[in-house]
Amino acid sequence: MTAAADQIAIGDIDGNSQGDLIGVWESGTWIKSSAIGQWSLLTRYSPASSLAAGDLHGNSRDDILGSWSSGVWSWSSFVEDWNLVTSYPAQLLTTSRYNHGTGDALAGVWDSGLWLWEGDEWNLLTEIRPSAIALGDLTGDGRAEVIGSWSSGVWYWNSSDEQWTRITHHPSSLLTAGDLTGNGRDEVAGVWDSGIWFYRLPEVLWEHVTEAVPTAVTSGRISSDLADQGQAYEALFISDEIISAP
Ligand SMILES: [Ca+2]
Ligand SMILES: [Ca+2]
Ligand SMILES: [Ca+2]
Repeated sequence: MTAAADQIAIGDIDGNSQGDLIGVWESGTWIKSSAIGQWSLLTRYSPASSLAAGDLHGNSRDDILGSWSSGVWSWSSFVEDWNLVTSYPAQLLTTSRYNHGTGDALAGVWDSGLWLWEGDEWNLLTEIRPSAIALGDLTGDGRAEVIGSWSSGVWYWNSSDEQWTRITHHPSSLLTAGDLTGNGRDEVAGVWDSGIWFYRLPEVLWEHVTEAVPTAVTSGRISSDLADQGQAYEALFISDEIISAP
């Protein structure tokens, strides 16, 4: 089976300091533990409509976040249990390790708009709902920017001055953010008809990565190999090429 995942995310769920890959297929939500190296089924419950992973509680263990018709739930491998985050189903969810509170920043899209959680309060950024979102520290100050795609293009919200900046007029179908260059600040990567491009600051430069147009994209570090080679960068994962269905 080589079906592409509907959604993918990376987080250190088993707590060994290496990212684990999480994927959603028709068959349910699966996790590939970095410690065991094999896929296991997390839940056979109907596929999550959105997926993310992050350390919501500041305990250095990432939680899996998914949205179903009953609302947004988080799963912790630490307590091995599900928790209801909110009974409002989210259309999109994303996390970032950068924040100014306890735990990772979380952003989501609900019927009411685009919301950001920074560990202490929810902040409504706009009632106009984006079709794709990502969170990453583009400015290098340790706080995550919120990136979104609308019909007018891709914009990011600077968490320090709370201003919106448009980085392209072309709407992206999927977004992710991660430190793809290893310079300590995150880049935005997006998917367009021409493939995947990423945007780097402070150069204000777009770079073409591949002509592949994946169904899911995420970024992160799933092994210590890169660090062992003295590389600090994160890798880009696209469903079509990196993961096949378990
Ligand atoms: Ca792990
Ligand atoms: Ca920032
Ligand atoms: Ca970077």
